[in-house]
Amino acid sequence: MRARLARHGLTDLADRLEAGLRLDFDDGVRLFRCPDLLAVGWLANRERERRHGDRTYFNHNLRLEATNVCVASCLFCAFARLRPGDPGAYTMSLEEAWDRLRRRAAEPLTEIHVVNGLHPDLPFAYYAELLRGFKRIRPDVHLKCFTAVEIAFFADLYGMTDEQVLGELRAAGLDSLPGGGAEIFAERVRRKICHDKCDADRYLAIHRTAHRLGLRSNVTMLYGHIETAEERVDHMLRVRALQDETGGFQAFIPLAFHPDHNPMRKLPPPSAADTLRVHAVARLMLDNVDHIKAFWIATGVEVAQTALWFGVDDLDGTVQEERIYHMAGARTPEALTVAELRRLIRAAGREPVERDSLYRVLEPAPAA
Ligand code: V47
Repeated sequence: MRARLARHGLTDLADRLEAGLRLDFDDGVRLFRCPDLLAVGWLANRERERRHGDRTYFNHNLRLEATNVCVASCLFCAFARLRPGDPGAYTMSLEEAWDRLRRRAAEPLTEIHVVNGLHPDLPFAYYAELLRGFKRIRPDVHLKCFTAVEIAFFADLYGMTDEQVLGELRAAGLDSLPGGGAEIFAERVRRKICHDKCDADRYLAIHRTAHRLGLRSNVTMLYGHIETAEERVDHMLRVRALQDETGGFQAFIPLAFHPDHNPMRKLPPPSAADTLRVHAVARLMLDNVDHIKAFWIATGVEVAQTALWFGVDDLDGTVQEERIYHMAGARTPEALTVAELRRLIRAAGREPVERDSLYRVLEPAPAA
């Protein structure tokens, strides 16, 4: 491998990684431009195995999108409907939302992940009560709910500060924030693909506040549309800088752009090679983030399995009832069982480890 790295001018970069030194902006761009995907993957895999060995984390989670009514006009989105009553628009009553959990009373799920549209008319009490109800039904369930974009929207709509919103939702049962809404932080891209939702600084400020209040969070990057290699690296470095301050991010999740049924449908989807490279570069640049997650719904199951050799150590979870990607053309299943997740991780040559939302390892259930 050394000869191969030398051929691509990556020896110095490999040596710095081996010495535990940080990569910089130019290194990131070089990794994106290097034609030898396997050389980049080998470096990322070395970091992955140094941290996690063969361990590959997943959890047993339920996805819930309580409303798709959304005042934002993100060009990549196939899920949102502008107004209540528009064709395909829906908003669950609290009872309907709670029923999604009640129906799964027999399942040992540990997390509910809630992401919604930015609904202009619902009262704040809807969201607080949504969380309270989930905890009444299942007091031990972890509530990973509302992206920073939703938190910013609530603050503006209800005349509260970001901190007040986070504080009140935490009091109602919020346990952590998911990473959605980050897209690409660069102003040039945001102006084009999601100009009317909170900007990068506010997104990061909300995560900073959440971390200060003791909430952990994830952070995502939507790739494979109009962004450049430089903008991808810039995105990762902004995450790394905040993580240096707070240490509150648990996982970085690259999200593969899906082009069906949205205004950017003329763009091709990212290739498997690009997907593997993005996850690998993330592993190498984000030396202070513990986990790189491949969201199998977005990457496809086979590419997610392969990514376990390109820096990835986490496959999200069972993800029942996902809509955002399926409305944008994802052909992946809507859910995997725990047994299927374990099998596909083993088939990729890795060791499955069920975790809770804070990456505490759960003992495997005794065989029936
Ligand atoms: O913010 C929307 C993305 C995100 C499309 O925190 C699209 O554990 C691709 O953030 N093509 C929501 N992406 C999903 C998300 C997420 C997923 C898995 C785990 C976690 C976590 C968070 O979905 C949005 C947006 O970036 N998205 N439409 C699309 N057409």
